[in-house]
Amino acid sequence: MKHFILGAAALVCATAAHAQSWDMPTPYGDSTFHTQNIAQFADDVRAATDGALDITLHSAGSLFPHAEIKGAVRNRSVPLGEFFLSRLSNEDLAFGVDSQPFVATSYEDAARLWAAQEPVITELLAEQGLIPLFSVPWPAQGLYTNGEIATVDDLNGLRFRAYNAALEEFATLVGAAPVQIEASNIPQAFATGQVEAMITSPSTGVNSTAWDFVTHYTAINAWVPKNIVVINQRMFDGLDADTQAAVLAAAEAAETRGWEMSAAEAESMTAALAENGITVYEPSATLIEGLQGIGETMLGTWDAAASDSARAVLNAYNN
Ligand code: PCA
Repeated sequence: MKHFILGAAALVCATAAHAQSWDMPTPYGDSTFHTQNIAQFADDVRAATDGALDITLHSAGSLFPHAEIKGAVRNRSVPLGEFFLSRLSNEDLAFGVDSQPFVATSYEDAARLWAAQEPVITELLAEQGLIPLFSVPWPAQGLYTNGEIATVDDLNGLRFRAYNAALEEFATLVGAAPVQIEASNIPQAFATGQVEAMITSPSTGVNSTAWDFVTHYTAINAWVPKNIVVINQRMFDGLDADTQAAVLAAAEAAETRGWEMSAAEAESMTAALAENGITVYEPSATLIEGLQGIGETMLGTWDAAASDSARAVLNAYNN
């Protein structure tokens, strides 16, 4: 009897030791569709593994600040995490193609660009022991200001919120003053006068209640940037085959679902901006021409600094 009890206890321990709890950081808040999509991903993994792999999401940069998430996955502080893909453009410009103005401006373009980018960045991330699980775009990026913007000259001198190096370059080129602010800090940055204009999606505009601090929005649809979820290769390899398959299946479903959520939000969140009192206007031809000129300048700078990997992405996309 004693043996039996000990045996049963050992079995319980073995099962408990087998079940794994994983922490997953993301920079974005709970109302963000990306975060909701990842919560569903975690639920799917939990269900498919009967609770053997339990992923806990830590939103709004609560576990690691945005800039540290990739490194935390790399050094196995956490097994997996989400971040804004083009933030890695300082490592290789291949990561930043989706944030170059007027390269890919629709979901169709963005899907072709991701098809061109995925194999290249998969190789680059493998060198760091990281595997991409899925990538989902934000709705096309629009312009938030106080008052209507008729030409790029109207942006001159504005304190401009930026979220990556490309947007910082953009702001500088239009004569604005870029300030790096995380998405979850946008309301505070406007409230304190740190910034007075921004380019971001209708989703982030709504999530940060943009009507509290700007009056006008125009869908310049200049680029369709993506988030990416990466997993540490050694942590993935440490899972049994069934659990690995469950993670990959949930990731594939999350990518498909995330692109659909994004497209739905492009419309519903633009409508929500208007419903909350923001004046949503069509960009003038002059404004778009001016912005395209900035885009060309930026692409020239990009091209001069591009690695072979970065060029391979753009060539595959253009051909
Ligand atoms: N929202 C995020 C990234 C792009 C977007 O639409 C942000 O503004 O930080």
